[in-house]
Amino acid sequence: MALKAVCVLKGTGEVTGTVFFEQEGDGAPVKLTGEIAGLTPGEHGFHVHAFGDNTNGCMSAGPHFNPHNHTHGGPTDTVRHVGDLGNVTAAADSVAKINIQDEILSLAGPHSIIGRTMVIHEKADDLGKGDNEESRKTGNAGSRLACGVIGIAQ
Ligand SMILES: [Cu+2]
Ligand SMILES: [Zn+2]
Repeated sequence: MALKAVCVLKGTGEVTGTVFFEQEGDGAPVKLTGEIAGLTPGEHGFHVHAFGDNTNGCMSAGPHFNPHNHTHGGPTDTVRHVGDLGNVTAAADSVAKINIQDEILSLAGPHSIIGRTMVIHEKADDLGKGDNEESRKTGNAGSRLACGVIGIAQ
């Protein structure tokens, strides 16, 4: 049976979004669809962060979800955080359309992302390829514009 999840992203500014997740079963790739509006045109880092805690806004979501204790990377790298989804790209109308298929995320099992937080960032994620230490931690994606807890969908 297909697993489904949903996340509504909000922040302190005008960035808002909705992301839908679907997985045919544990071990299958996860498909992400939806859109995020109110962004500056261009690339924005997009990650699953460790905690479903928004008590202090998007900051309390903690670091990138990283159960294997790897360094930060891009979505197609073998060494990456589970939560590393790279970038989404906003068009001239400020809207980023999301259409991602990821082999590492899961909606089931010990590393399920249900109950964790999806974050959209101010800047592009350098995918761990920058020339500084922060690149291997966060991809230098800057501040957290909006976020939301990933929940079970009907
Ligand atoms: Cu992030
Ligand atoms: Zn990461």
